Amino acid sequence: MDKSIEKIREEFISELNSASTSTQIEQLKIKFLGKKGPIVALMRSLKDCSKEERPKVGQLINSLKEEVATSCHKGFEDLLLREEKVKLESQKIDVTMPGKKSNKGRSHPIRQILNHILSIFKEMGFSIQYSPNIDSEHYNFESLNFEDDHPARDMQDTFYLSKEMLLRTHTSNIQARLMQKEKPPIRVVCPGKAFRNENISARSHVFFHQVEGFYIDENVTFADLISTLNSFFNKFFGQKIKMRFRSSYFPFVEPGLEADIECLVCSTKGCAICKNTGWLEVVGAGMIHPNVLKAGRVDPEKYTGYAWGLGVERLQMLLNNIPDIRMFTENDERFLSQF
Ligand code: FA5
Repeated sequence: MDKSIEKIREEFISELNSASTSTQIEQLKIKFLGKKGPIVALMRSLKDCSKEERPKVGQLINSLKEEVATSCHKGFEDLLLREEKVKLESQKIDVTMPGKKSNKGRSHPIRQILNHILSIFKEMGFSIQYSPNIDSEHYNFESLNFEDDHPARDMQDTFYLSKEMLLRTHTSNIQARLMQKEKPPIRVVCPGKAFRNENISARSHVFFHQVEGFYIDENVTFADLISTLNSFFNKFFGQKIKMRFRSSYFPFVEPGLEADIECLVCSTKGCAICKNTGWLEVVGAGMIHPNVLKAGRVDPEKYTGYAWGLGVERLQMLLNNIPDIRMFTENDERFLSQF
């Protein structure tokens, strides 16, 4: 009997020494002290011992039982502690390590230039209003004196959504709508997107931004328009820049003009942006046609007004020497992060 007790102890000690996790120790405890384990079996076999031997053997079994329980408890605690330590080690943070650089978000270069443009016009006394990207033929064309089947409608290739609805081809769709809502004097700018089914090139896109502006009051003159555009562009570029005005046709103004700015991208030497002319067209403008005032329920006998629509991408291109309008929509971080 003594020998079997000793054998069980040796077996236990060897298994205890090779246990490397707290779970293994738990399993070891169940194996040796559980109901089907060798120590309970020893207890059961006590009845086979002689009366004299029984107390001594009983004591030996009890002390083995206690030894197994204590060793398991201690081994379990030790391993648990070691496991916890390893886990903590792996989670250790070196507070002296330099931080990782995170990229800050920023506004798109078109948003930045729009803010710049709007802040100048605000300073000049214009308020900001908005008109919808999806609009009716009426506000995009009809109210602007484009007659039905007038060839002028082909000037701006249109994305139609239905027979009546379209993606606005210019921000001029605000004009009659706002006149119907407000009484003169009206002095507003309207920033927004414009969509045209055109060929994409270095200077033109199917999707671009404009800032419309108009001023309606008594005695507004063509000279007011020219001086407003001049002072805006000088403030925008922060220097006196060369502009040239060419007479032009838009059904909604009379007289109409287009203004070009000297090409700052190539310093007027000639490039793809200015089509080798040294000039870039940035704005269409003119005196608001009496028919447009009538469509906006403004009395053309009493009031006059001027209006313009300028191209936002082209101004950003001139200001920062950007050679291709497509760069604004390519989403290339190397380009965007420069602004
Ligand atoms: C117009 O859109 C008129 N609505 C402007 C206007 C308003 C005239 C009020 C008179 C009174 P135009 O098509 O020329 O005009 O466009 C105005 C400006 O938008 C251009 O000078 C140019 O800078 C820009 N632009 C026009 N088409 C494109 C395009 N496809 N891609 C990028 N910019 C463009």
